[in-house]
Amino acid sequence: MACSRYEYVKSYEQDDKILPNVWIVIRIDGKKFHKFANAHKFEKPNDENALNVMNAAGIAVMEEFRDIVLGYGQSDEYSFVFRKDTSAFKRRAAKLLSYVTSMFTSSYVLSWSQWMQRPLSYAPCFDGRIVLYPSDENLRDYLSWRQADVHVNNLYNTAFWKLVLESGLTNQQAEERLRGTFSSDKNELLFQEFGINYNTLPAMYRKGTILLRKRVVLDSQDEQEKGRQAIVPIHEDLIGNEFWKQHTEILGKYV
Ligand code: DGT
Ligand code: MG
Ligand code: MG
Ligand code: MG
Ligand code: MG
Repeated sequence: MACSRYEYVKSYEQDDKILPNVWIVIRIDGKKFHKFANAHKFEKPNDENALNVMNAAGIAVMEEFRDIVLGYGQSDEYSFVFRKDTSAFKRRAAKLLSYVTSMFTSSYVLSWSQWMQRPLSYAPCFDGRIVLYPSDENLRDYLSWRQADVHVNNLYNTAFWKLVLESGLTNQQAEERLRGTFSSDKNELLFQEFGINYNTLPAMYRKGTILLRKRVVLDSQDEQEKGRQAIVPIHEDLIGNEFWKQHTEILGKYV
């Protein structure tokens, strides 16, 4: 088609191609989920079904965007790591970010009724950001940061809600009780007052959810074809070296 006199406006669009050879991390986070969780009566501090909705949305994103090598979810957030050499959408930042964010959001809504009794009372939305990490160490530190965050928050929240829901403290009293305490104090409080060994609580709450691509054998046809690729949720520690020794494919030993 011949150029119209309006065509020049295209030149105002900016090139947002991400530089080559960096880890592309996209993190989405629920908007005001404090309010959303209350409106939908999420269990405190962890609602297993609500976390399952997040994980279903995370899996849907990884099924759609095959160059994501790892997903990591906790609370109302999910991080997705694209392989360093991805050429998805010509590495255009706005395309990557808006596709992932909208795919996550629509999948969250689509998966809701599979896990939740109560209907959605309003449309949830998620913000998204792209962060680039040049080295494997930076990427590991990013993921360690998110997993340390869930640990700190979950230990605090577990103690806080025990004090409020079982010992009858007001929110303010519980906050005062926990102010200035170390992890070991909170572990001790949970054990002494509530008979809870924190380390035996569900790993999904303590560690978050890591989504990996793995070959799995589901039926005899898979066996002949040496398995099919599936997205597998795991709830392990990813801060230590063990995880990275076990899952060497993440950092680039693509086969
Ligand atoms: P934002 O992200 O700045 O729009 O604000 P929020 O409220 O989403 O804050 P954020 O993302 O820092 O914290 C996540 C909130 O989501 C937190 O207040 C508790 C809530 N939330 C997440 N998962 C659960 C859950 O399983 N149960 C309950 N009761 N609340 C949850
Ligand atoms: Mg926030
Ligand atoms: Mg949020
Ligand atoms: Mg959050
Ligand atoms: Mg179009």
